[in-house]
Order: sequence, then structure tokens, then C-alpha cells
Amino acid sequence: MGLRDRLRSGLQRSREAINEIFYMGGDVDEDFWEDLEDRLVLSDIGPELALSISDELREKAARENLTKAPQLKQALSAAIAKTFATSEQDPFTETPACVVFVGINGAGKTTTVGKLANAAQDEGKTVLIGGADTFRAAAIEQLDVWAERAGVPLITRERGGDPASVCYDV
Ligand SMILES: Nc1nc2c(ncn2[C@@H]2O[C@H](COP(=O)(O)OP(=O)(O)O)[C@@H](O)[C@H]2O)c(=O)[nH]1
Ligand SMILES: [Mg+2]
Repeated sequence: MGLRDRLRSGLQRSREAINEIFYMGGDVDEDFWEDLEDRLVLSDIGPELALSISDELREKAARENLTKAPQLKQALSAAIAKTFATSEQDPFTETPACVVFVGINGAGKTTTVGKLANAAQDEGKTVLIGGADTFRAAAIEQLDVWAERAGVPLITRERGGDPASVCYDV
């Protein structure tokens, strides 16, 4: 399975996990809320956001006297959509575009770079990844795997190399 298909099937699982609580058409009771929160967390939304979304829906359900699960489906999708930050501009509109990913270890930079590279490549853009994290063990190898999956070239250095020189070459 290609990267795209794997992503799609991964998201499909989250979508089904959330949809299931609406299929059954059950009552909006304490079990429903717990189930909803669990499924949001399992779908990778994070506990804080899962609770704030469910609190918002609880208020709405109480206010509008919504007692059946399917009545909340639209509201859930609106509440989730609202949590997405809107960017002032798409950093990839102008070409050539150079986007730097900075963040603490484990934030998801490498994974995100891999996904974006794949998506941009699919759109017919010419993509080049620069791996300037020459410090952390395995950082280059991980990026290399993502670059290969996306079919995109990677510029980097040996471990311990000069990150600035990677940027210069890119
Ligand atoms: N659950 C989840 N895990 C993610 C996501 N993005 C990255 N990860 C995982 O988080 C870990 C760190 O990601 P990585 O891209 O290497 O972070 P980096 O250190 O910022 O480059 C890896 O195990 C990834 O598989 C995400 O959106 N959801
Ligand atoms: Mg990384």
C-alpha cells in the first residue's frame, strides 16, 4: 500500500470509530459522553481538546434539549472544524518556497515533512527536503525513509556535520 492509501485508511479508522456512536442512534447519556471522549482521544485529538469539544457539545445538548446521538453529529463536526487554526497564508503558494520546520523532539516535524512532501509531489510540484538536524541520532535516517517513500531527494550531511552547510546547499 502506498503512503497515501495508508494515510487514508488510517483516517478511515478514526472516522469509523467516531461514526459508530451515531449509527446506533442511542440516547445522549453519560455513557455517550464517555464513549465520545474516548473515541476522540483514540482518534489522536488529545485529551485536552477532546474534553473541550465534549464540553461544548454537552452545553449545546442541554440548551437545545438534544437527546439522541444523531442530533449531535453536525455539531460535533462543526466543533472539530473550529479547532483548526487558520493560517494567514499558505507557505507553499509562491515558488520557489522554502519552509523551515522547527520544534522540540518528538513534535512530529519529520512525519509532517514527509506527508507534505508526498502531497506536494502528488500535486506535481518539485520537492527537495533538507535534513539539517545532523545532531540527533537517527534523525537523518528517519527523514531519509520519508523522503524515499515520497520519492523526493534529500540533502543532508553525515551525523555531526554543519547544519548551516545543509541549508546552504538546499
Ligand atoms: N499519534 C500521532 N503520532 C504522530 C503524529 N505525527 C508524528 N507522530 C509520531 O510521533 C513520533 C515523533 O515524530 P517525529 O516526526 O519523528 O518528530 P520530530 O522529532 O519532530 O521529527 C513518531 O513516533 C511519530 O510516528 C501524529 O499526527 N499523531
Ligand atoms: Mg525528526
